[in-house]
Amino acid sequence: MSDYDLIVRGGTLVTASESFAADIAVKDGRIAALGKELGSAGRIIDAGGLLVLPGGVDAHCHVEQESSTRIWTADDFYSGSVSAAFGGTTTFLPFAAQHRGQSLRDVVKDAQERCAPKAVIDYAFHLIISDPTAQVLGQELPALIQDGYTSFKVYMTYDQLKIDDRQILDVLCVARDHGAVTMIHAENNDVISWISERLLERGHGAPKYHAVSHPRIAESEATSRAIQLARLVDTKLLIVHVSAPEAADAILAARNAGLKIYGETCPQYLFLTAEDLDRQGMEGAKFCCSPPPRDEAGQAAIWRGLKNGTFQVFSSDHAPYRMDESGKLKHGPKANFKQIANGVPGLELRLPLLFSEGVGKGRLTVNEFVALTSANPARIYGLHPRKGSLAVGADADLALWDPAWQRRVTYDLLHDNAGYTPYEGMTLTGWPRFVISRGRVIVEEEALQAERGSGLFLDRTPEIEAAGHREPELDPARNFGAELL
Ligand code: DUC
Ligand code: ZN
Ligand code: ZN
Repeated sequence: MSDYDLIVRGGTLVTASESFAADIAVKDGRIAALGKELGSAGRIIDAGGLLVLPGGVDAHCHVEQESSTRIWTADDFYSGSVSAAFGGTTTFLPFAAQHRGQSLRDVVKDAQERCAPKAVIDYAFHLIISDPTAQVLGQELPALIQDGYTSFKVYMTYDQLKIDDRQILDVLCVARDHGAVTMIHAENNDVISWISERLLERGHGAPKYHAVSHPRIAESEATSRAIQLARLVDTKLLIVHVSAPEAADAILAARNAGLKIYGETCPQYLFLTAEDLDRQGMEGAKFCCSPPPRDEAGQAAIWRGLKNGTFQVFSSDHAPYRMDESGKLKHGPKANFKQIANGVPGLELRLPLLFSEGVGKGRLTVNEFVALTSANPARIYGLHPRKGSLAVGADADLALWDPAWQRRVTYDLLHDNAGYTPYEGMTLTGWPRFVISRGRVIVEEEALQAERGSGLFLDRTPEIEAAGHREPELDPARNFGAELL
């Protein structure tokens, strides 16, 4: 009889704060011991030369989701989770998305029923709230938060999703009072629709005009407004998929002022630019996402934000649509930029891209890499220390990472169903050799070992915030008595 189920021997363990040589012993799906000479095990994996990372946590991905314009993502919970696993991600948080008129309870039930038989990695759901009725705010949302759905996204843009500032304040107050986290898509809808109309009137319908219609100003204005709304009611807010340098500046300033503001960015804002939307014919449609990729100076600002504390979370915002009538080109091969489904795939390459170009090129330490891709999202969304950590007692979710493995990205290498990758042709150094979820080896020798439906739903506990400690007289948003709201 062995002491443990599995020992990972001889690797370098990397957490968000340190790196050290140790073996990891796993029993019943959890990390049971760290150290040397740990004993016997049913299986021993030689991790010599490898980094032993906590499995990635992708806190923003659209999987088996119907968009507000009624287009389904190309990935279901099986292909999406398999693709995530091959990239070293062992936990993901897709969305249970409310369309107007729907009950949140029904939305959650539907997402659960779809995901449970398919996911090969562990999961939790963020809600998307597009219809904050009195029933939703007063009954459904508080009850769902109690049931472990402790995070939700709201939109300031998209005609069928956007809520106004009053509604945002309502949602923020529910989050604050019941211990949830609000995420916000911050772009000014009127600015976008005003520019779009003028462009289309003048015959500018090509994909590249998607970027023109979503200027940095639309993002930075909405980001600053969202921050002020959260400040008014003294609660947490996470700004998702930040692309504009001015929006990043606003987040950093808010954080430096002691506000509970968090920032997220994604690979598309480090590796793509608006020029990609101007590729031949409809090729540019592959790169249409919102906010859009910016320019090289913008990329540099986002890299800085990953280093200087602007961003705590690096997610994929995986939103896969195929280049056909099922997805990007629902309105035909000559669709205008307003009609092209928004989103790019990225679940599988999130970690390899950031490792190769961030850690490999000296822009980030390997510990910062773990913080951004695993530990911080686990903390912010109530999954830590079970996920995102290598502590004894944590789930044994590991990516055994070969920092020297160099591969050229081609879509054939990947496991999602988007039909293309925006990162085609890049050479990346650093990929996972083994991926382990709760002690089960789910990827090994470039092959999947996991069974459909073997991922687990992760229950989360609401976290009531401590009141802010800023002095009211220093904060004009609070000196009239935010505690009354
Ligand atoms: N923008 C979003 O807000 N969600 C999905 C994809 C995108 O581009
Ligand atoms: Zn969004
Ligand atoms: Zn998104």
